[in-house]
Amino acid sequence: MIKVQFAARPERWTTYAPALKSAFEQAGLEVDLRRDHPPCEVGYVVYAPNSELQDFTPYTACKAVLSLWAGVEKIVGNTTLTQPLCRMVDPGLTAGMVEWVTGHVLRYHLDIDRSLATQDRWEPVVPPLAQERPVTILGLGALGAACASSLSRLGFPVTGWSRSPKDIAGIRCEHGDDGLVRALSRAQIVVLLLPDTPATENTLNRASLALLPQGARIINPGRGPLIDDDALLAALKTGQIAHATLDVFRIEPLAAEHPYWAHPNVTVTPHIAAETRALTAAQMIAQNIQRGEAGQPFVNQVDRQLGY
Ligand code: NDP
Ligand code: OXD
Repeated sequence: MIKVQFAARPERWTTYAPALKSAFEQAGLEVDLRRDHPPCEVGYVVYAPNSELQDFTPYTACKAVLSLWAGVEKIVGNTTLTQPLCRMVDPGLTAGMVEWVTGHVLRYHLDIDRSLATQDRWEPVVPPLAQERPVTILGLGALGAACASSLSRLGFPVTGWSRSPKDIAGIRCEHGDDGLVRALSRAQIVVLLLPDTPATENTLNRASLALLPQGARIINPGRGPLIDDDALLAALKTGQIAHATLDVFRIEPLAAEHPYWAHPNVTVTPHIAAETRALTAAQMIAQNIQRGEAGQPFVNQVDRQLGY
Protein backbone atom coordinates (compact mmCIF):
# COMPACT_ATOMS: atom_id res chain seq x y z
CA MET A 1 0.00 0.00 0.00
CA ILE A 2 1.43 3.41 -1.04
CA LYS A 3 0.96 6.07 1.61
CA VAL A 4 0.10 9.44 0.12
CA GLN A 5 -0.17 12.54 2.28
CA PHE A 6 -2.54 15.30 1.16
CA ALA A 7 -1.01 18.60 2.26
CA ALA A 8 -3.11 21.47 1.01
CA ARG A 9 -5.55 23.83 2.68
CA PRO A 10 -8.15 21.76 4.62
CA GLU A 11 -11.04 23.08 2.52
CA ARG A 12 -9.47 21.48 -0.57
CA TRP A 13 -9.84 17.96 0.85
CA THR A 14 -13.50 17.46 -0.08
CA THR A 15 -12.81 18.36 -3.70
CA TYR A 16 -9.52 16.54 -4.10
CA ALA A 17 -9.98 13.35 -2.04
CA PRO A 18 -12.62 11.76 -4.32
CA ALA A 19 -10.81 12.87 -7.48
CA LEU A 20 -7.47 11.48 -6.29
CA LYS A 21 -8.96 8.22 -5.02
CA SER A 22 -10.71 7.63 -8.31
CA ALA A 23 -7.56 8.49 -10.32
CA PHE A 24 -5.45 6.12 -8.19
CA GLU A 25 -7.99 3.34 -8.70
CA GLN A 26 -8.10 3.92 -12.45
CA ALA A 27 -4.30 3.81 -12.57
CA GLY A 28 -4.32 0.50 -10.67
CA LEU A 29 -2.50 2.02 -7.69
CA GLU A 30 -3.21 0.80 -4.16
CA VAL A 31 -3.05 4.04 -2.23
CA ASP A 32 -3.88 5.01 1.31
CA LEU A 33 -4.62 8.74 0.94
CA ARG A 34 -4.75 10.72 4.18
CA ARG A 35 -3.98 14.03 5.78
CA ASP A 36 -2.46 12.51 8.92
CA HIS A 37 0.00 9.76 8.04
CA PRO A 38 3.05 9.59 10.33
CA PRO A 39 5.52 11.66 8.24
CA CYS A 40 8.22 8.95 8.22
CA GLU A 41 5.81 6.52 6.48
CA VAL A 42 4.73 8.81 3.65
CA GLY A 43 5.69 7.76 0.11
CA TYR A 44 4.44 10.84 -1.74
CA VAL A 45 3.15 14.24 -0.72
CA VAL A 46 0.41 15.91 -2.77
CA TYR A 47 1.23 19.47 -1.97
CA ALA A 48 0.02 23.06 -2.13
CA PRO A 49 2.63 25.68 -1.26
CA ASN A 50 0.15 27.50 0.99
CA SER A 51 -0.38 24.44 3.20
CA GLU A 52 0.87 24.26 6.77
CA LEU A 53 3.54 21.73 5.79
CA GLN A 54 6.79 23.66 5.34
CA ASP A 55 9.32 21.37 7.03
CA PHE A 56 9.91 18.19 5.03
CA THR A 57 12.69 16.90 7.28
CA PRO A 58 10.55 14.14 8.90
CA TYR A 59 9.41 12.84 5.48
CA THR A 60 12.36 10.47 5.29
CA ALA A 61 10.72 7.87 2.99
CA CYS A 62 9.12 10.37 0.63
CA LYS A 63 9.91 9.70 -3.04
CA ALA A 64 8.45 12.91 -4.46
CA VAL A 65 6.52 16.05 -3.60
CA LEU A 66 3.79 16.59 -6.19
CA SER A 67 2.63 20.18 -6.29
CA LEU A 68 -0.94 21.11 -7.13
CA TRP A 69 0.32 24.49 -8.30
CA ALA A 70 2.09 25.31 -11.55
CA GLY A 71 4.23 28.03 -9.98
CA VAL A 72 6.78 26.75 -7.46
CA GLU A 73 8.58 29.92 -6.41
CA LYS A 74 7.32 29.59 -2.83
CA ILE A 75 8.82 26.12 -2.32
CA VAL A 76 11.70 25.78 -4.71
CA GLY A 77 14.08 27.33 -2.21
CA ASN A 78 12.90 25.25 0.75
CA THR A 79 16.10 23.54 1.92
CA THR A 80 14.20 20.85 3.85
CA LEU A 81 12.62 19.70 0.59
CA THR A 82 15.33 17.42 -0.79
CA GLN A 83 13.05 15.03 -2.67
CA PRO A 84 12.16 15.44 -6.37
CA LEU A 85 9.63 18.27 -6.69
CA CYS A 86 7.12 18.12 -9.53
CA ARG A 87 5.01 21.06 -10.58
CA MET A 88 1.46 20.88 -11.88
CA VAL A 89 0.81 20.62 -15.59
CA ASP A 90 -2.91 19.98 -15.85
CA PRO A 91 -5.02 19.99 -19.02
CA GLY A 92 -7.86 21.64 -17.04
CA LEU A 93 -5.61 24.42 -15.78
CA THR A 94 -4.18 24.90 -19.27
CA ALA A 95 -7.67 25.12 -20.81
CA GLY A 96 -8.61 27.74 -18.21
CA MET A 97 -5.53 29.82 -18.96
CA VAL A 98 -6.14 29.65 -22.71
CA GLU A 99 -9.71 30.87 -22.19
CA TRP A 100 -8.68 33.68 -19.81
CA VAL A 101 -5.83 34.92 -22.00
CA THR A 102 -7.87 34.69 -25.20
CA GLY A 103 -10.73 36.61 -23.58
CA HIS A 104 -8.49 39.44 -22.42
CA VAL A 105 -6.60 39.61 -25.74
CA LEU A 106 -9.95 39.85 -27.57
CA ARG A 107 -11.13 42.57 -25.17
CA TYR A 108 -8.15 44.68 -26.24
CA HIS A 109 -8.21 43.64 -29.89
CA LEU A 110 -11.91 44.43 -30.40
CA ASP A 111 -11.73 47.47 -28.09
CA ILE A 112 -14.72 46.16 -26.18
CA ASP A 113 -14.23 48.91 -23.57
CA ARG A 114 -14.91 51.49 -26.28
CA SER A 115 -18.20 49.82 -27.21
CA LEU A 116 -19.22 49.78 -23.56
CA ALA A 117 -18.32 53.46 -23.17
CA THR A 118 -20.22 54.61 -26.27
CA GLN A 119 -23.64 53.17 -25.57
CA ASP A 120 -25.21 56.62 -26.02
CA ARG A 121 -24.11 57.29 -29.60
CA TRP A 122 -23.75 55.78 -33.08
CA GLU A 123 -20.01 56.00 -33.66
CA PRO A 124 -18.77 53.15 -35.83
CA VAL A 125 -15.13 52.17 -35.34
CA VAL A 126 -14.36 48.92 -37.13
CA PRO A 127 -11.68 46.83 -35.40
CA PRO A 128 -8.80 45.49 -37.49
CA LEU A 129 -8.54 41.79 -38.19
CA ALA A 130 -6.55 39.62 -35.81
CA GLN A 131 -3.90 39.24 -38.51
CA GLU A 132 -3.11 42.94 -38.08
CA ARG A 133 -2.60 42.70 -34.31
CA PRO A 134 0.75 41.23 -33.28
CA VAL A 135 0.74 39.50 -29.91
CA THR A 136 3.84 38.48 -27.95
CA ILE A 137 3.84 35.81 -25.27
CA LEU A 138 6.73 35.83 -22.81
CA GLY A 139 7.11 32.20 -21.73
CA LEU A 140 6.49 29.27 -24.05
CA GLY A 141 6.00 26.50 -21.52
CA ALA A 142 2.89 24.43 -20.87
CA LEU A 143 0.70 27.52 -20.60
CA GLY A 144 2.43 30.01 -22.88
CA ALA A 145 2.69 27.57 -25.78
CA ALA A 146 -0.99 26.60 -25.47
CA CYS A 147 -2.06 30.26 -25.44
CA ALA A 148 0.26 31.06 -28.35
CA SER A 149 -1.16 28.27 -30.49
CA SER A 150 -4.73 29.17 -29.64
CA LEU A 151 -4.22 32.87 -30.51
CA SER A 152 -2.40 31.88 -33.69
CA ARG A 153 -5.37 29.73 -34.72
CA LEU A 154 -7.56 32.85 -34.33
CA GLY A 155 -5.30 34.63 -36.81
CA PHE A 156 -3.05 36.74 -34.54
CA PRO A 157 0.60 36.90 -35.60
CA VAL A 158 2.13 35.45 -32.43
CA THR A 159 5.72 35.80 -31.26
CA GLY A 160 6.87 33.80 -28.25
CA TRP A 161 9.93 34.18 -26.09
CA SER A 162 11.57 31.53 -23.93
CA ARG A 163 14.89 30.74 -22.27
CA SER A 164 15.85 27.97 -24.69
CA PRO A 165 15.18 27.90 -28.46
CA LYS A 166 11.77 26.52 -29.50
CA ASP A 167 10.10 25.39 -32.70
CA ILE A 168 6.31 25.69 -32.47
CA ALA A 169 4.18 25.55 -35.61
CA GLY A 170 2.81 28.96 -36.56
CA ILE A 171 4.69 30.83 -33.80
CA ARG A 172 7.69 33.06 -34.32
CA CYS A 173 9.93 31.79 -31.52
CA GLU A 174 12.57 34.00 -29.93
CA HIS A 175 14.97 33.44 -27.06
CA GLY A 176 17.77 35.24 -25.28
CA ASP A 177 18.30 38.98 -24.77
CA ASP A 178 18.21 39.90 -28.45
CA GLY A 179 15.12 37.77 -28.89
CA LEU A 180 13.36 39.71 -26.14
CA VAL A 181 14.12 42.98 -27.89
CA ARG A 182 12.66 41.64 -31.15
CA ALA A 183 9.66 40.08 -29.41
CA LEU A 184 8.74 43.28 -27.57
CA SER A 185 9.46 45.65 -30.47
CA ARG A 186 6.65 44.22 -32.54
CA ALA A 187 4.03 43.53 -29.83
CA GLN A 188 0.76 45.43 -29.59
CA ILE A 189 -0.34 43.08 -26.83
CA VAL A 190 2.09 41.32 -24.44
CA VAL A 191 1.11 38.33 -22.31
CA LEU A 192 3.41 37.26 -19.46
CA LEU A 193 3.52 33.55 -18.73
CA LEU A 194 6.99 33.23 -17.24
CA PRO A 195 7.75 31.64 -13.88
CA ASP A 196 8.92 33.81 -10.99
CA THR A 197 12.66 33.18 -10.74
CA PRO A 198 15.69 35.39 -10.07
CA ALA A 199 16.26 35.52 -13.85
CA THR A 200 12.74 36.66 -14.73
CA GLU A 201 12.25 39.35 -12.07
CA ASN A 202 11.42 42.72 -13.68
CA THR A 203 11.45 41.30 -17.20
CA LEU A 204 9.20 44.25 -17.95
CA ASN A 205 11.09 47.24 -16.59
CA ARG A 206 11.65 50.83 -17.69
CA ALA A 207 14.00 49.83 -20.54
CA SER A 208 12.02 46.87 -21.85
CA LEU A 209 8.67 48.69 -21.64
CA ALA A 210 10.20 51.42 -23.81
CA LEU A 211 10.78 48.84 -26.56
CA LEU A 212 7.05 48.31 -26.99
CA PRO A 213 5.16 50.28 -29.62
CA GLN A 214 3.36 53.31 -28.20
CA GLY A 215 -0.03 52.34 -26.74
CA ALA A 216 0.76 48.65 -26.24
CA ARG A 217 -1.27 46.58 -23.78
CA ILE A 218 -0.04 44.18 -21.15
CA ILE A 219 -1.70 41.10 -19.73
CA ASN A 220 0.00 39.44 -16.73
CA PRO A 221 -1.34 36.10 -15.50
CA GLY A 222 2.25 34.93 -14.74
CA ARG A 223 3.55 36.36 -11.45
CA GLY A 224 3.74 39.85 -9.96
CA PRO A 225 7.56 40.18 -9.81
CA LEU A 226 7.81 39.82 -13.60
CA ILE A 227 6.90 43.51 -13.81
CA ASP A 228 8.58 46.52 -12.21
CA ASP A 229 5.41 48.17 -10.89
CA ASP A 230 6.84 51.69 -10.73
CA ALA A 231 8.03 51.43 -14.31
CA LEU A 232 4.61 50.20 -15.44
CA LEU A 233 2.81 53.02 -13.61
CA ALA A 234 5.17 55.53 -15.24
CA ALA A 235 4.58 54.02 -18.69
CA LEU A 236 0.81 54.12 -18.14
CA LYS A 237 1.10 57.80 -17.23
CA THR A 238 2.88 58.72 -20.47
CA GLY A 239 0.56 56.54 -22.56
CA GLN A 240 3.47 54.32 -23.66
CA ILE A 241 1.31 51.55 -22.22
CA ALA A 242 -2.38 52.12 -22.91
CA HIS A 243 -3.76 49.54 -20.50
CA ALA A 244 -2.75 46.60 -18.33
CA THR A 245 -4.70 43.61 -17.07
CA LEU A 246 -3.02 42.16 -13.99
CA ASP A 247 -4.02 38.92 -12.30
CA VAL A 248 -0.94 38.47 -10.09
CA PHE A 249 0.98 40.77 -7.75
CA ARG A 250 4.10 40.87 -5.62
CA ILE A 251 1.93 40.82 -2.52
CA GLU A 252 -1.46 39.06 -2.66
CA PRO A 253 -4.15 40.01 -1.91
CA LEU A 254 -3.30 43.34 -3.54
CA ALA A 255 -3.32 45.99 -0.80
CA ALA A 256 -6.44 48.18 -0.75
CA GLU A 257 -4.32 51.33 -1.15
CA HIS A 258 -2.33 50.05 -4.13
CA PRO A 259 -2.53 52.49 -7.09
CA TYR A 260 -3.51 49.68 -9.47
CA TRP A 261 -6.99 49.41 -7.94
CA ALA A 262 -8.12 52.93 -8.80
CA HIS A 263 -6.11 53.32 -12.00
CA PRO A 264 -8.43 53.98 -14.96
CA ASN A 265 -6.13 52.04 -17.29
CA VAL A 266 -5.56 48.97 -15.14
CA THR A 267 -7.84 46.00 -14.67
CA VAL A 268 -7.13 43.95 -11.55
CA THR A 269 -8.29 40.36 -11.28
CA PRO A 270 -7.66 38.44 -8.05
CA HIS A 271 -5.34 35.62 -9.19
CA ILE A 272 -8.10 33.73 -10.94
CA ALA A 273 -6.68 33.36 -14.45
CA ALA A 274 -6.49 29.59 -14.20
CA GLU A 275 -7.07 27.16 -11.39
CA THR A 276 -5.89 23.59 -11.09
CA ARG A 277 -8.91 21.36 -11.80
CA ALA A 278 -9.17 18.43 -9.43
CA LEU A 279 -10.32 15.76 -11.89
CA THR A 280 -7.61 16.29 -14.48
CA ALA A 281 -4.91 17.21 -11.93
CA ALA A 282 -5.59 13.98 -10.01
CA GLN A 283 -4.82 12.00 -13.16
CA MET A 284 -1.49 13.80 -13.52
CA ILE A 285 -0.63 13.03 -9.88
CA ALA A 286 -1.58 9.36 -10.34
CA GLN A 287 0.55 9.17 -13.48
CA ASN A 288 3.58 10.51 -11.63
CA ILE A 289 3.12 8.10 -8.71
CA GLN A 290 2.83 5.27 -11.21
CA ARG A 291 6.12 6.39 -12.75
CA GLY A 292 7.77 6.66 -9.34
CA GLU A 293 6.64 3.16 -8.43
CA ALA A 294 7.92 1.81 -11.76
CA GLY A 295 11.29 3.47 -11.22
CA GLN A 296 10.75 5.81 -14.18
CA PRO A 297 11.70 9.49 -14.14
CA PHE A 298 8.96 11.83 -12.94
CA VAL A 299 7.36 14.21 -15.43
CA ASN A 300 7.31 17.97 -14.85
CA GLN A 301 10.12 17.78 -12.35
CA VAL A 302 11.37 21.17 -11.23
CA ASP A 303 14.94 22.13 -12.04
CA ARG A 304 16.14 23.47 -8.69
CA GLN A 305 18.96 25.48 -10.27
CA LEU A 306 16.68 27.25 -12.74
CA GLY A 307 13.90 27.58 -10.14
CA TYR A 308 11.05 26.30 -12.34
P1 NDP B 1 6.58 26.28 -17.67
O1 NDP B 1 7.67 25.99 -16.71
O2 NDP B 1 6.00 25.17 -18.47
O3 NDP B 1 7.08 27.38 -18.72
C1 NDP B 1 7.84 28.48 -18.36
C2 NDP B 1 8.32 29.18 -19.62
O4 NDP B 1 9.06 30.33 -19.23
C3 NDP B 1 9.24 28.31 -20.48
O5 NDP B 1 9.00 28.54 -21.84
C4 NDP B 1 10.63 28.82 -20.10
O6 NDP B 1 11.61 28.67 -21.08
C5 NDP B 1 10.33 30.29 -19.89
N1 NDP B 1 11.38 30.91 -19.08
C6 NDP B 1 11.77 30.59 -17.82
N2 NDP B 1 12.79 31.36 -17.44
C7 NDP B 1 13.05 32.18 -18.47
C8 NDP B 1 14.01 33.19 -18.70
N3 NDP B 1 14.93 33.52 -17.76
N4 NDP B 1 14.01 33.84 -19.89
C9 NDP B 1 13.11 33.51 -20.84
N5 NDP B 1 12.17 32.55 -20.70
C10 NDP B 1 12.15 31.90 -19.52
O7 NDP B 1 5.45 27.04 -16.86
P2 NDP B 1 3.89 27.10 -17.17
O8 NDP B 1 3.70 27.50 -18.59
O9 NDP B 1 3.20 25.87 -16.70
O10 NDP B 1 3.45 28.27 -16.16
C11 NDP B 1 4.00 29.56 -16.28
C12 NDP B 1 3.65 30.36 -15.03
O11 NDP B 1 2.27 30.72 -15.02
C13 NDP B 1 3.81 29.62 -13.69
O12 NDP B 1 5.15 29.58 -13.29
C14 NDP B 1 2.97 30.47 -12.77
O13 NDP B 1 3.77 31.51 -12.24
C15 NDP B 1 1.91 31.08 -13.70
N6 NDP B 1 0.55 30.57 -13.40
C16 NDP B 1 -0.42 31.48 -13.07
C17 NDP B 1 -1.70 31.08 -12.84
C18 NDP B 1 -2.77 32.07 -12.53
O14 NDP B 1 -3.89 31.68 -12.21
N7 NDP B 1 -2.50 33.35 -12.62
C19 NDP B 1 -2.08 29.66 -12.90
C20 NDP B 1 -0.99 28.80 -13.25
C21 NDP B 1 0.27 29.25 -13.50
P3 NDP B 1 12.09 27.21 -21.56
O15 NDP B 1 10.90 26.67 -22.34
O16 NDP B 1 13.25 27.48 -22.40
O17 NDP B 1 12.35 26.42 -20.31
C1 OXD C 1 -0.45 28.19 -9.90
C2 OXD C 1 -1.34 29.31 -9.71
O1 OXD C 1 0.76 28.38 -9.89
O2 OXD C 1 -2.52 29.08 -9.43
O3 OXD C 1 -0.92 27.05 -10.10
O4 OXD C 1 -0.93 30.48 -9.86
